[in-house]
Parts: sequence; C-alpha cells; structure tokens
Amino acid sequence: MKFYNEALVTKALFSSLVLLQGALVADGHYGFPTVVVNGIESEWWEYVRDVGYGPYTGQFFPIYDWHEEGQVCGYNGTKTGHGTKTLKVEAGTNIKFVAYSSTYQSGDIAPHPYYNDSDGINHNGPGQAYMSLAPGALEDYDGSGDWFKIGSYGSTDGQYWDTDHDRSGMNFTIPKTTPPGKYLLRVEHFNISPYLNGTQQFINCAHVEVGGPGGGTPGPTTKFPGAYDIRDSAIWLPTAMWAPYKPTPLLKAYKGPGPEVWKG
Ligand SMILES: *[C@@H]1O[C@H](CO)[C@@H](O)[C@H](O)[C@H]1NC(C)=O
Ligand SMILES: *[C@@H]1O[C@H](CO)[C@@H](O)[C@H](O)[C@H]1NC(C)=O
Ligand SMILES: *[C@@H]1O[C@H](CO)[C@@H](O)[C@H](O)[C@H]1NC(C)=O
Ligand SMILES: *[C@@H]1O[C@H](CO)[C@@H](O)[C@H](O)[C@H]1NC(C)=O
Ligand SMILES: [Cu+2]
Repeated sequence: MKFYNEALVTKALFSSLVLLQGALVADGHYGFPTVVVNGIESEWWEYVRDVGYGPYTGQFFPIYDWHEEGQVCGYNGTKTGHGTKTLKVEAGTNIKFVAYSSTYQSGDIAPHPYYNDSDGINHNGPGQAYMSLAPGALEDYDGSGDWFKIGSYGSTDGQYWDTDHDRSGMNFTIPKTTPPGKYLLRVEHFNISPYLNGTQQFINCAHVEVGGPGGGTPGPTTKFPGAYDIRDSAIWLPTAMWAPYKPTPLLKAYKGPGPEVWKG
C-alpha cells in the first residue's frame, strides 16, 4: 500500500481511519509549482521557488515538523530564490496556485500539463496564503521577516473542505492597498489529521512584485517557521472525522491557524 512510504504518519497513526482516508484519494502528495494570473499559467518553478526533498526521497513529500526550515517555503525553499523569476502584479490581482500531484515516487517530479484525473489537491483539509516583504533582494530573501495572511480556505458548508469542491488549486487576491515592493507569496495546504502532530503540510512560495498605490499597513504578522502552536486544534482537528465531516458545527466554525486575514 502507498501509505507505507508515509513513514511518519503510519508510525503513529496505524489505524483504519488512515486507511479509510487513503481510499478516498487518488494520490498522496502534491505541490504548487505554477501560478495562474489573468488566465495564463506559468511554467513549473518559473515564479515558484523550486523545492528539494528534505529528509525524504521525493519533491512533493509533505512537511511534518512545525518548527523546521522547510515550513517557510518548502524543503530548501529558503535557498532557491536565484532560480526563480519575479512576477509583476498590481495590487488587487488574483493569483491561483495550481496543485500538481505525485505518487510516492522519488526524485524531482517531471513538469507536465495538468491531468484532471490525477493532479490536484489530493487530500482533505484547509489552506491559506501569506506574504512577506523582502528587506533586500528577493532572490536572497530567506523568509525570516514578518508574514501577513491574505486568504484562508476552510469549510463554507460545514460538511466538506472548500478545496474538496475544486481540487485544482487555490486562488488569493493581493489586497488593494498592499505597499508596493517585492514579496514572497507563500501557500500552504494541510492534509489535516485528527491526531496530534499527524497533519501533513504542503508549502510553496512564489516571487511577486506588487505595484499600485499602496497605503495599507499589513498585519497582524507572524513568523515562519514556528507560526503555529502544535496543540492548536486548527492544525489537528481532534474531534473531526473524515468526509462527510462530523460534527459539522465544528467544521463550519473552523478558522485557520495564525493571524487574521489582512484585507487591505
Ligand atoms: C537541499 O539542500 C541541501 C543542503 O543545502 C542539499 O544537500 C540538497 O542537495 C538540496 N537539494 C535537495 C533536492 O534536497
Ligand atoms: C512532530 O513530528 C515531527 C516529525 O515526525 C517531529 O520532528 C517533531 O518532533 C514532532 N513534534 C512533537 C512536538 O512531537
Ligand atoms: C475533473 O475531475 C473531477 C474529479 O474527478 C470531476 O468532478 C470534474 O468533472 C473533472 N473536470 C473535468 C473538466 O474533466
Ligand atoms: C477562486 O476559487 C474559487 C473557489 O474554488 C472559485 O469559485 C473562483 O472562481 C476562483 N476565482 C478565480 C479568479 O480563479
Ligand atoms: Cu500525503
């Protein structure tokens, strides 16, 4: 079975719930190597920082630790800025991160067109996006500064996660009054677990140069790694079951971890 490669999960979570969850999804892991703006999709790793393998063998393997460097921009993502172009966008622009999947294969995932049958956000859970202004050259920026949140996907209907309805990715609008400058734009999606420290994190960062009038003061801010308390129920959902989720009031009230969304 596929899960046997998800060592850290199966280690602690060898249960029928995990097996049931696996039966609901096509493939295990995913990343966000491209962005779409105004209907045009980038190349893989054109505006998104390329990522490595961390302690695992493959590029889309999840991050399990809530305090490691990979939590900033994915494995090696604090260091791969020099291979990444910067996308120019006006404040107010909508940017979609497209989710591509891998099985549990090792190595780099070969760039390919979006396959509706196998690509997409292949696990169930919430997602968010953050931005952080580069203090100097964006290519050199390691993401150690302040991050503000620009969007959050939870469960609008209290039954399913919003990303269960459209697995092709997540889109976010850069707030209209965002101060002009060069930013890391960070996306995260969780394969949320009912077990403490069992959640998988899928994280990538794009390079964007924001134009426009500015005028806003982004906040509140947080830092990565380490933005989330491991006991925050928003990252392990202790009492929820798998889809359709119960109890639904809990899921409907779900609020992503970290600071409030800054609306600009
Ligand atoms: C990631 O970074 C480490 C340490 O700098 C390096 O050894 C490794 O080759 C890099 N690449 C991948 C694919 O992990
Ligand atoms: C959570 O899991 C990660 C990965 O197995 C481990 O490195 C970390 O120490 C764990 N944290 C806690 C608080 O158990
Ligand atoms: C893509 O796949 C999803 C899930 O299997 C399906 O609901 C949807 O209709 C498909 N869309 C297209 C354009 O084939
Ligand atoms: C953003 O995603 C939502 C939810 O999937 C979708 O309804 C909306 O059409 C998307 N907007 C854009 C501009 O892609
Ligand atoms: Cu997975």
